[in-house]
Amino acid sequence: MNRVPLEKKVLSENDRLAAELRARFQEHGFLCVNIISSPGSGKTTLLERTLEKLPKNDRVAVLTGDIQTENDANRLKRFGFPVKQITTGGTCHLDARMIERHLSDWPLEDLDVLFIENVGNLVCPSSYDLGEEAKIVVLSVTEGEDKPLKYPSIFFKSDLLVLSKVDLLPYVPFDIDGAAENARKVHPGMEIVRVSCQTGDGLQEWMTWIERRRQARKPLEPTATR
Ligand SMILES: Nc1nc2c(ncn2[C@@H]2O[C@H](COP(=O)(O)OP(=O)(O)OP(=O)(O)O)[C@@H](O)[C@H]2O)c(=O)[nH]1
Ligand SMILES: [Mg+2]
Repeated sequence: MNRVPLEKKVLSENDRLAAELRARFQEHGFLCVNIISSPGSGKTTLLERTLEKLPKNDRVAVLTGDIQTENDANRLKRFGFPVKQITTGGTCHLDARMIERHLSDWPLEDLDVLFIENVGNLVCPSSYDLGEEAKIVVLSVTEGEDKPLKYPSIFFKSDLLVLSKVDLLPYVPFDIDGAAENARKVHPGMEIVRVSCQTGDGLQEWMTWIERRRQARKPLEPTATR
């Protein structure tokens, strides 16, 4: 049995769709980020803290993926921004087709930032391009500092590592400097922020990172003619 060609075909179809999405996101000049982590590392909590800090009229939306339940969308809708749940029904990652389908009735010209929260999984989502500008990997301090070495693909492909739940550091044997060092072994120079959604530590640095990428994304103003 040879399974390789089929897998290749599925991935290349996904790449084709993701490229179309990326072109549309670029055309509208908005930032799309794809947030990936193991189940329970704090993706939705990070988004809750983020939405809570943004001005109510900010041009921000969220797609959140899970195998089952609308729980995360319900948590995020409380902040008044457009939010949709993608329920995969068993698939362990989001793919470009799911993103395209769930964006079909959203006016993309009204957006500056689209957050995509992927299905909790540190492996499969790293293989599926969603047309995002950046992947962001979240690793909580209860998961072990060796994870970047064990699951290198997602750490290699992500622009930012969010080390989450740092308020728990006094209670867990987690070497946070070792975790950062391991991430940078896999991805030299990787940007890292250390965040607690419980105490608020590091949230400003996270918001600044998003804002910097959002500003970099804006279409250039037409040069004034003299
Ligand atoms: N102590 C502490 N707990 C946190 C922090 N962030 C999240 N949690 C808790 O971690 C648990 C999981 O958080 P979620 O935000 O649901 O995690 P998730 O990554 O969205 O989970 P999935 O969507 O199921 O993959 C919840 O009980 C949160 O309250 C934090 O900074 N500190
Ligand atoms: Mg979640």
